[in-house]
Amino acid sequence: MIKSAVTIALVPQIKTGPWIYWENLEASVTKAAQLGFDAIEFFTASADAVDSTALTQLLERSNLNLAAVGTGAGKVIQGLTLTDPNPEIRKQAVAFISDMILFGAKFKAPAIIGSMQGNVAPGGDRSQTLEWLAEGLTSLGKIAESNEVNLIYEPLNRYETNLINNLNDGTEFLNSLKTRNVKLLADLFHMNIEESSLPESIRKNGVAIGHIHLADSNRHPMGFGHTAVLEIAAALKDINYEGYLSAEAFPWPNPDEAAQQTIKAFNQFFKN
Ligand SMILES: [Mn+2]
Repeated sequence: MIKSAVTIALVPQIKTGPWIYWENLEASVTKAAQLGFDAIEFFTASADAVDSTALTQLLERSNLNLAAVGTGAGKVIQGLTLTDPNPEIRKQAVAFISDMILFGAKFKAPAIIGSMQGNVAPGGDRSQTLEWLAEGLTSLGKIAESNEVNLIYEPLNRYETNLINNLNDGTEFLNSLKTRNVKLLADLFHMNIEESSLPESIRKNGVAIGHIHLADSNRHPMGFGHTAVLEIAAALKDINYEGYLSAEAFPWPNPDEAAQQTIKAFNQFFKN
């Protein structure tokens, strides 16, 4: 069964980003539960930003799960990536994500590596950079495995990374790793920019997909853009996808209406 999730950002420095709810964790969780979401996905400044006992109680009270934890704050606040030419920075990036993996694992939630993958630096060596990424993902994938969660790797569109931009390249890269515990994140907004066909790419890479970010073509909530949602729903059915569709969309026109539109689209097209 496909499950619904909604994003909550608890990091003021990413205020312009595509997250539905902002800052007030308890109020946001209550709203998500009232609308009937299955889970929340959240973005914190670090692994110790939220008390895990308090979060457990809050989620239990609301009958919600934690779908995933984002790691982007490691890049935005601390400037850490897995592909920085400085080995000390790469080491700190691995430590930051490792802590996030351990936090998420308390809730059986995977950590997501998006912007922390970094870029080939100007004048840098692409194959060396991809080797650093492989090293980081392999060691973190093993940490995740020993904590019984997946690690999620997200191909981003070309304006956000020059490393890996589509699902085919993502699958090929993950297959080259010495761990089978890293899964792909299919972000429908990035895919709208990079893929020739969203449903074909979903079918072709279905085995590797471990998480999905739900947004329309313009990063607004699903239904507020021109993505062919029926074709995507059919492709997810074909691959028997049973993970989360997590709304990573702008809070447009405001968080409450964005959340309402998201759950409406989820119930209409994806609930099975
Ligand atoms: Mn995403």
